[in-house]
Amino acid sequence: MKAYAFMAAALCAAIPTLANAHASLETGKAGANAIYKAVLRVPHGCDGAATRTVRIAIPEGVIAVKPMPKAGWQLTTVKGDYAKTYDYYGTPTSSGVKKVVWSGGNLPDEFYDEFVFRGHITDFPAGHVLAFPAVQECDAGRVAWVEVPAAGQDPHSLAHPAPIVTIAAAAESGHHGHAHAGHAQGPIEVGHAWARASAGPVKTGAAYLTVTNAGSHADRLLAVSSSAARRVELHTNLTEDGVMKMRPLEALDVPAGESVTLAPGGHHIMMMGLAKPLVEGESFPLTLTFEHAGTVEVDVSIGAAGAMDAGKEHKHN
Ligand SMILES: [Cu+2]
Repeated sequence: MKAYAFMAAALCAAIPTLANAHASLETGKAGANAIYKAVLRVPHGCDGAATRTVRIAIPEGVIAVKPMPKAGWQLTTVKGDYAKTYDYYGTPTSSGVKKVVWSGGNLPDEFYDEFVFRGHITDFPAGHVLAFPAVQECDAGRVAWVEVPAAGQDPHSLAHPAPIVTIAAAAESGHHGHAHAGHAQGPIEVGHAWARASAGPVKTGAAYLTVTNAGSHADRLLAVSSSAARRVELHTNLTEDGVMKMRPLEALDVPAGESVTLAPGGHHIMMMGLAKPLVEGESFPLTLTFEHAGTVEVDVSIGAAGAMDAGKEHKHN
């Protein structure tokens, strides 16, 4: 009896690490009246069995959902009517994707993968929690991440919590308009802003991000500035005679309804004359000026020196 109790205690001690292995959304905070890019992280299979199907349900109030296809997986959606009609940038919208299913894949238990979709979060108050119940179906068995904490209940006490997103207050949602009144309702959304930590006492760095234009008019990113560097420029990488070179980019087109991603090896935001080296875990502000949407401020998260490294050495004079 005593030995059993001891084992149970040892098992409990192991739970904090297991808790990190829940299926969850990469970005746990989102702004109301804004585009949200959901990255569902699937950290393991079902008791050792490989995952074959991943399903996620879209809560009411998250509209215009578009999932990202994934190599090796069949992508299907279940559409239906919303509980009410939403105003989506001037278009009354009363139905759309309510479930996304990636099936026919093979994600072994020892591997990790991500499943991506984007949607528009409608008008919710700060602090509101949106649950996205998700199910993994495996060769043998399934795991249902569908538990939602009751009022006052600690979400950490749940064995299989549903992935959640908490609506952020306007000031902490990571972006807000300045010159352009009512920017929060605007169609331009800047997300996943990141940079690599400086590898040494260098004066240059690069920042990357994704710009999504949910509107029906094309826009252009014209300028970038930051208090973290003396000069900030839009750059692109191109290969000339087999040599990769960087060139300043006059402007970055963001077509209506599309996303443009700045990433290592391609377009990037060049930071010259860094005030101080970029330190992992810290962040810095970046101001983007768009032709139509005006200015958008984002916080750039600094990852490890090799974070998400595409393997391309970034040289600049
Ligand atoms: Cu550059």
